[in-house]
Amino acid sequence: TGGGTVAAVDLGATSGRVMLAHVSARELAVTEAARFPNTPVRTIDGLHWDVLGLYARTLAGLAEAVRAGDVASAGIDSWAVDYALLRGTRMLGVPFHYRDERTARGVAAVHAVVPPAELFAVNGLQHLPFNTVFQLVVDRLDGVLDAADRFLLVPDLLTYWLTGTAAAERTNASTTGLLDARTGEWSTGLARRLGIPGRVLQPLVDPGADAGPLLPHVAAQLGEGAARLRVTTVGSHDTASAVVAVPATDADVAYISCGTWGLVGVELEHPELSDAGRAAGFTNERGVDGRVRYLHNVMGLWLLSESVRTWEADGGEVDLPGLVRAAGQVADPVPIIDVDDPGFLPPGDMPARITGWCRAHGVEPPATRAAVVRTILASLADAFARTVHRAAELTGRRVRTIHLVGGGARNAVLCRLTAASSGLPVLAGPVEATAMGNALVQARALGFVSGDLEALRALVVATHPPQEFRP
Ligand code: LFR
Repeated sequence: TGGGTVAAVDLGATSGRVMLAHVSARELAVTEAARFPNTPVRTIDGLHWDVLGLYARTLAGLAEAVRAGDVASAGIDSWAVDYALLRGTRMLGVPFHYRDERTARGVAAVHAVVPPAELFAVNGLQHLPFNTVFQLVVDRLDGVLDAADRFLLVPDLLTYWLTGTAAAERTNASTTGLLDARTGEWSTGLARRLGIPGRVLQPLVDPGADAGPLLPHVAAQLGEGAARLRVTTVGSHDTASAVVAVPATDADVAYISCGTWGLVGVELEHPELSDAGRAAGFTNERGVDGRVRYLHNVMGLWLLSESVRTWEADGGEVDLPGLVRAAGQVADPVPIIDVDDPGFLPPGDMPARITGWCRAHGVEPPATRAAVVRTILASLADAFARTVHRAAELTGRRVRTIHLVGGGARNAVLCRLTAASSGLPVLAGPVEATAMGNALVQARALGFVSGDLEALRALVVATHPPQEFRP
């Protein structure tokens, strides 16, 4: 076939983009139709996502995409776990940001009923205080869940606003903590024990499913070319889409999907629910085509973006590429911090927190901005390397190569340090793996390409060969 064009909407914690992808058996050409910042808003009750703004910018980006090409389909992915409550068509309140501190109450309330080990035995997830299940229990305690007849994760919400079809896409649903890791179905038993009414759990759908045509008022807003546009369900958890586009040619690989977070692990056929894995903080998230993403959340470039935000608030522009280059040249040893320390999770003055962490652990804090950046990158590389080796140990998988995809692949210092810390070659890129994985799943559903994940990955290798960093 001649292939065709799809639009991939990829919403990240700091920015969103609408990418146009032309896909055929030999081609994967991705261009940017629109890019926009994602700026959380703090109000009296806490930290929220501006979902209306994100939706408006997604619409404007799709209009741009439709003007630029003959777009057959659009698919939406975003970060995981966060959601809107709805009653009928009406959204109840503004969705919270997973970095809002309110989740602590939810963790305590859930663990009082279902202890951590029991929770893991059902959902197979790394304990992250913001997993949806903890947030929903806060809503229940606050009396808000009573009024809701469903919750929709962010990509499902936008798909609903575009098409009027409400569903729970399975890869993202696996991050809620309410999906059974073995069956891939909602654990209604767990929900019941936690006082979460079964009605709020929407029917599950898999990546590749048709989500329908645009609602008439949406099509009218997007203009002429939108008439035949449909929405296709993709791996709506951004990490699931990124893993689809890991340019791996064999099975002996680990991946790092590095943006705001560093998601580090391997792909499995079945969940790995051992206690050792739970203790090591590994998660079993659902991938596209029923694969399992066995990985650990490492804090990621959040440490760097929050540092830059702090320095900018101090006054003046920050030349990040320049700082990263300078960090690459720092010759004196820098402290290695525990990037996974929960103290680094909430927004705030990251350089001050890094200094505080060093003082508390009796090590000399980094003294210059370049040294702070070096500390962050070397500490991330150290965590990435340890996590890759741990994943290999826990699964009995041989890992000979590390694939690093996402925005972090642009950071040569991070790639070099990761290769050095792990003793393994790092293959960096593509930077836009998430948009590519999103687009590939749509293209396959529409018949522009065919085959299993290995075939889709072979297309990525052929069109976007990664850059190698030797240990
Ligand atoms: C990455 C990501 C991670 C998830 C975190 C919070 O963008 O989706 O996979 O743990 O954001 O949702």
